[in-house]
Amino acid sequence: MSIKGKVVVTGGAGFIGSGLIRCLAEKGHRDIVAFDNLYSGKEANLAGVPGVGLQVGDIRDFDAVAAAVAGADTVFHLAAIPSVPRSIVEPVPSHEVNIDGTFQVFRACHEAKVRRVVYAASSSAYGDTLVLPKVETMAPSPKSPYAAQKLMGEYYASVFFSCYGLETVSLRFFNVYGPRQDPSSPYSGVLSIFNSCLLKRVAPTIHGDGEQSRDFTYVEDVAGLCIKAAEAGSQVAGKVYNAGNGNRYTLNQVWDALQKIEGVSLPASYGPSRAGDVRDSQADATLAVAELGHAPQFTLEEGLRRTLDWYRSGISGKI
Ligand code: UD2
Repeated sequence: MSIKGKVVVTGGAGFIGSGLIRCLAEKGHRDIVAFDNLYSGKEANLAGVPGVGLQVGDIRDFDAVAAAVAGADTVFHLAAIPSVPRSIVEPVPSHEVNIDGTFQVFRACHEAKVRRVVYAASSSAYGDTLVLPKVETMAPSPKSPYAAQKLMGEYYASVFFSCYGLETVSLRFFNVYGPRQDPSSPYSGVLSIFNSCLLKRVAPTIHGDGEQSRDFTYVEDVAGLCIKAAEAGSQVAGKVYNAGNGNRYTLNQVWDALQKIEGVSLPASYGPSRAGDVRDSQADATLAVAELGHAPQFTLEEGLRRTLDWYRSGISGKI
């Protein structure tokens, strides 16, 4: 069923949210609300996108969320405080935003009779599994507050469907990267940090031996899947899908690839492993391909080149 009318993206001024809004606008959607408290999101991420309005508000504020989602057909719930290590150092804010805030979003969407809610879940829910790739049927085993919080959001998504009939779909994002990912915090995604280091010609610090692996997924592929999840028939409601490519690369491989693209040699520094870190991550994308029509377009090399080009263009302020 296609998206008809108003669309709300919580976290819409953030890295993935603004990428999703750009894809929606490219598909012709013109009634888009970016709901964001601008804690890490930036108005500049939405610059030049037609048909989008920014509503500044916090997902913990039920009234503000209710006002934003009134009359919406589809809500993409991406607002969160991400980062495994941040959730270990500061568990209270991430608990309040990722669990309480998510509850308020589902509650407001139910009351507003929103047709479909797509929830940004996380691959971190799997923890360390004995087998790769990771399949939705595996028992979750969160290793950090962040992972537990995102998993709780999935449970709420499924319960809002089974108890109240709100059509939710949870997509477990696998290490999303691409343009507009902010590298400025130690809690930033590793590829934004790697890109920033590369362009500044500074060696990055790799936590551990660098042989941990991730299913790095380009932001446009994730955005495309979010839209497919919003448009799929009612049979997908209440379900959880992996939103990864199905590949995995070690940090050492990715840092090597970036140096090759840039034509430089900058050996990385190595530091202690990070608490709560998952060792290996790789999605089994079979279910998302079969039931949502997931069709990732970007190889890691293509995604890295595009990302690097974005950081390079108008470099100041980005790295
Ligand atoms: C987790 C989830 C991901 C998403 C994300 C949101 C897993 C496998 N993935 O990402 O799906 O929900 O959380 O925050 O749980 N690292 C370095 N040097 C740095 C920064 C990071 O070596 O300067 C390492 C880090 O220790 C880890 C890897 O890079 O092994 C990836 O870290 P990240 O913070 O980019 O993402 P991750 O895997 O915690």
